[in-house]
Amino acid sequence: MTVVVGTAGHIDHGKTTLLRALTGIDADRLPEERRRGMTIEVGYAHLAFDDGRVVDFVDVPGHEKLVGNMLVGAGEIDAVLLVVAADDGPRAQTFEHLGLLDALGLSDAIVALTKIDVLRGDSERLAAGREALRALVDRSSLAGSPIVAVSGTTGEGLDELRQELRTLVDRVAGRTGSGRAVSEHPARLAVDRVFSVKGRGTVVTGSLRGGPLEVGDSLDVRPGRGRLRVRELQVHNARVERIEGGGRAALNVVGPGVDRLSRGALLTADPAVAVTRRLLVRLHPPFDAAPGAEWPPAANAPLRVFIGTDQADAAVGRGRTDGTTLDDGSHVATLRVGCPMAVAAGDRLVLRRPVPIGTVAGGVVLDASPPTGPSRKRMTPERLVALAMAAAPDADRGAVAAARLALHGALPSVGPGWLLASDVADLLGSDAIAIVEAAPDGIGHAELRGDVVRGLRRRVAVPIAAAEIVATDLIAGAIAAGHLALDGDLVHLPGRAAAGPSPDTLAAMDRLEFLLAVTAPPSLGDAARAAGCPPDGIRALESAGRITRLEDDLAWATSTYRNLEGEALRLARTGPLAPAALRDATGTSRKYVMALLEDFDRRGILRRTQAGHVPGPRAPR
Ligand SMILES: Nc1nc2c(ncn2[C@@H]2O[C@H](COP(=O)(O)OP(=O)(O)OP(=O)(O)O)[C@@H](O)[C@H]2O)c(=O)[nH]1
Ligand SMILES: [Mg+2]
Repeated sequence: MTVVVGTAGHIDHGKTTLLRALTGIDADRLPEERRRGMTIEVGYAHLAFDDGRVVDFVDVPGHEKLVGNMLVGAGEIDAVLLVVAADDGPRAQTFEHLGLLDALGLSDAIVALTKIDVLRGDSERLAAGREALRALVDRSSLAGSPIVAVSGTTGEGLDELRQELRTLVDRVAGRTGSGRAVSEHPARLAVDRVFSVKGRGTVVTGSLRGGPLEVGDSLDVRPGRGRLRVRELQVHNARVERIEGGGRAALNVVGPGVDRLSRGALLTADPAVAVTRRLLVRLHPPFDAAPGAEWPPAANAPLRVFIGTDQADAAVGRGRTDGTTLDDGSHVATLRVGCPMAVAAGDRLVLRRPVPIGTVAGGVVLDASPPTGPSRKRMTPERLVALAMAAAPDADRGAVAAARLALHGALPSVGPGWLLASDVADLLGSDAIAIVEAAPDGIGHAELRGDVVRGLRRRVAVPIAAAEIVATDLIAGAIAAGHLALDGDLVHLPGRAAAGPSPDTLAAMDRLEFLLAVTAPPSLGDAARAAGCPPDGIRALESAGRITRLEDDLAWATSTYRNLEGEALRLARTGPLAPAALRDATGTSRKYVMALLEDFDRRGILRRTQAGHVPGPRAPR
């Protein structure tokens, strides 16, 4: 099992040196880093224990100007190695990094009190340093982490550090079930480096979440629309066919748009990842927030959000429905981001302010695509709190789905179709009944469905095609439950038969029937218009059997249709009937004849053979 551990700590406190002593790998690989003796870019090293436990280290810079790079490294780690120089004690970036780790909610950590060789055995100073560090760390999410005294130069204390790393691997694995942060999810990799390799093309690196991933797999590029294929996989510079997930991975990828890949992109097969400019998040204040500091963060103030290896301008929404504060002081807020970000519920985030620079809040994504349009009205404090509580790590997983449904009112279901929140379903059901009650003659099914669709879309954001499916299901449900009744195409209240058509409609029906009583009738639409016959008049003619409809727009007066049927049968009895013979006998055209023959065939009046139509099994004697 592989666990990703990120370093953190003030500049020059010995992070990179300690990793070199532990792993033999120099994470400072850039010439400029080596020349200046400081980390600039995120670096990598790894330690494989004999027992199969593996630690992949992500080494970050401590420089105050490089906090952005620190967050690229810290965005996808499982655990932390906080490094503090024993001769210097906690300094500005010790506090700042600790604040960021706390914001990200990281809790599995080891604190390395390093450079103890410089103290030259001054045990009092060492004890005091330990004590101060204990007090600091215990105020943060890293509370209770072991503190190990080490030296990256002499190697003192490294055995104890290795032992603590083994324990740390087990702790992370125990928490996530398998050493992977999101093991039950499909593979996802937040890109932290992109480079070209001669002859092989583009290679990206990152910490592989979820999984597994195999050579040949395809991954979506988010944001964006690209889809890439994994041509080659590498772990610790060695080619592999498959990675279970967890740990650092290098992917040689091919496909359209591969040349536009950059840090911050997400490669994923996880449908739960949404590309969004609006997020619903739960924020908590920094662990070292100054007393009286503004909380929750001011609405609309310019901020910057960091998620995974990506970052963007951001602002907290200020609408009445945009947020609410929970009993524990955490705050549910809508976050608008300046450019589309790829996120999923559960992703950790840090909110920073540009001036004076600093961390404003940490948090977690509750909903990557919060309600839009009419559903925004549903964002009541109660529903927001319910979602925040359901998203807590120890809550049951079905609770999140239920809370999201209550918040949105309607959501696509996992299978085909849509789910409705029960309050929406109830309202729509009573709407439908009220609409039918208000129509004493009943109402056409299509018209009722249209009304229900409009009612639904006034209340919650549902695409029209989905709303039509929902409305059809809902009406069918009301009929099945006996709240409504269906008669032909007419919906009415149960126990009350639909009243007959009005006198005007009756007259128009007579006219329409007359217009269709010819062997080659006009289209039904044209005839109905000419007769002034409304749709329910057509339905009434049809259900009374006065007209026979073969296609949407093709119908005969039933008397004429019967005559045509009799003629066809008479001819077929004298020998196999060809379409042309029926056409000539009836004085129509091929269009009518084909529709008629097909209909007779379907009803078993005639039977189609190679030679032509002959009397069918249901032909009258
Ligand atoms: N004596 C002594 N010197 C150390 C020790 N660890 C690091 N140093 C020295 O401290 C300086 C900084 O070490 P780095 O490992 O580069 O520090 P860093 O924390 O990685 O620094 P940034 O990446 O720039 O934040 C170097 O000159 C190291 O040789 C140690 O345990 N003992
Ligand atoms: Mg360094």
